[in-house]
Amino acid sequence: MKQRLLVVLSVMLVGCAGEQSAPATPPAPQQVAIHAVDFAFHGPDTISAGMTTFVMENAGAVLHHVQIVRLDSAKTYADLMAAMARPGPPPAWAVMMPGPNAPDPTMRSNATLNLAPGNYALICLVDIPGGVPHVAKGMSKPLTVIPATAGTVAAAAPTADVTIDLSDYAFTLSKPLTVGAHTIAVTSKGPQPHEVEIIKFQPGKTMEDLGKWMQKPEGPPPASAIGGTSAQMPGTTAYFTVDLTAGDYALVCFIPDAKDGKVHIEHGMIQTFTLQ
Ligand SMILES: [Cu+2]
Repeated sequence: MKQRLLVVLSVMLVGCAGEQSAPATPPAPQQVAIHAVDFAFHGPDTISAGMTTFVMENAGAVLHHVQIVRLDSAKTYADLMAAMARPGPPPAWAVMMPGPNAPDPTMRSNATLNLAPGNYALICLVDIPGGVPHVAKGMSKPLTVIPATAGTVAAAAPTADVTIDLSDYAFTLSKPLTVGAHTIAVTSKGPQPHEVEIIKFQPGKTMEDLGKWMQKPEGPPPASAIGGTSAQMPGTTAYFTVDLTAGDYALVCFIPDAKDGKVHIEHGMIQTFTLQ
């Protein structure tokens, strides 16, 4: 009843404005396909601004993700590559924005966020195997976001059924995750940047097994990477969809700490859960 009333109202409003051709509901976010291989990204060079769903297909043999970097202060992709080649944290004009976090090889992950026009880069900060971030092996790509065509109806943000807030050093869920499909809204509360990665343990395996494997990746991994959203600065929200099956899981954050350089998981930023 309420929905019908809203539809009637919006039809009346559209009618008053004389824009008969305008759709009553905003369109779905634009989809951008990113093909990840060892060690490169393939995808469009230019996209329009607005709500955007990145879908990353991991066609490599190892884990990859997409870290979106917004280049402020008129900085360019070349400036970022030069800065990344120097030791130390990234410069303040390189603003971490969430992209699809790591899925296992042959799998896909996704992230939806609102992009303003500007210069961006896609980089992979995964450093398994060997401890060298893949961006240092050439896994990066420039992306230009141009203003949306005048008159286009802006896409709406996805409707989430669960929210996850990221903070130093915790994941706070609006309600427990369950078996099935979810649209999850991830908001960083800071003060540090954080990510969320969902991992699913092989039967009988634990975080300790995964820690050992990450140090020395030999044999089959004790957990599967499912996806999530990569690092984001405080105050931003991104969305991802996931279809969960029964098993043992953890939410983890591998971002290095601003104070001691240890990954956030070592500061307790891990939350395990079991789905039946
Ligand atoms: Cu973190």
